[in-house]
Amino acid sequence: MSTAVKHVILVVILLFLVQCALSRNLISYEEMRSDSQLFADKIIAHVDGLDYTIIPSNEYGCFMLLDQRDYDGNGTIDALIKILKGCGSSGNTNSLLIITMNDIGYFNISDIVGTSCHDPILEEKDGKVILSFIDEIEDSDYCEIEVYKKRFIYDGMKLNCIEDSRKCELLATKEFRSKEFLNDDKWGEKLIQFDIDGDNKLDTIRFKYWDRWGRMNWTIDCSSHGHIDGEYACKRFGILSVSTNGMRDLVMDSDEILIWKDGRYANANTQMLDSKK
Ligand SMILES: [Ca+2]
Ligand SMILES: [Ca+2]
Repeated sequence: MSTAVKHVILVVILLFLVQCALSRNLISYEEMRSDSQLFADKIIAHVDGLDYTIIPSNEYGCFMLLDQRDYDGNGTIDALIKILKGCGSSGNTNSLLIITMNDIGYFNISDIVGTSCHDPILEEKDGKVILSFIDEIEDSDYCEIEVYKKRFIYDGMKLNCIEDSRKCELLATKEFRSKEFLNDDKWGEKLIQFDIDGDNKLDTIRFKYWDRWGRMNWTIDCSSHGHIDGEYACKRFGILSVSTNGMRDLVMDSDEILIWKDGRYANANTQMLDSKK
């Protein structure tokens, strides 16, 4: 075979590969919404000028197209979908799945992971995308809140969990949980007593059950500060061993700390951010 023929064959092969590469990049996904829906209920893939229905209406309820990038590293664009439990109503959590297209034009829809109120953080490591999010398990009843940090990596078919660590509770000197309303009059009031301002006079913390969320609203009748309205409904109310401005710090649920400042109990994290402004 002459050198000229070899060059022609090489050019043809290169053109073919370039064409393949270009055509494989002509993929995009689009969320579509029925007239009566607030959120998308259908996902379409556009591939080389043709449209494919990937998720038909009513398959998963409501969802959002969160991100488009090459999740499995095969050179084609893939889609990250957020499924909205309760179609965006407050208090509901979301789950995730990934759609990919393989080299022969077949689509794969991954398993569904996550129960989070927040969108995932996307990290890229060694050419792979890692989904990182806080998973919150909380039903609207007496059950305890469970919070996990989870990370998933996509292997081309499934989202594999590479981290599953649980958030632990801050130890409280005294605490009260909404499940203590269980099998009792949940419309009544419950109370505990503790000297929250350290003046050797007992103060009274009153709890009322909030049926919709399984949480409690609370107030404090304090010997030195009078009536205090709690601004954070919780499933667990705890009194910590440390104090700020003469009043015991409080913990809501696992580790949300409230500190006494300017005549009210306020979120400690928010206070720290404000002080840095
Ligand atoms: Ca891909
Ligand atoms: Ca007191």
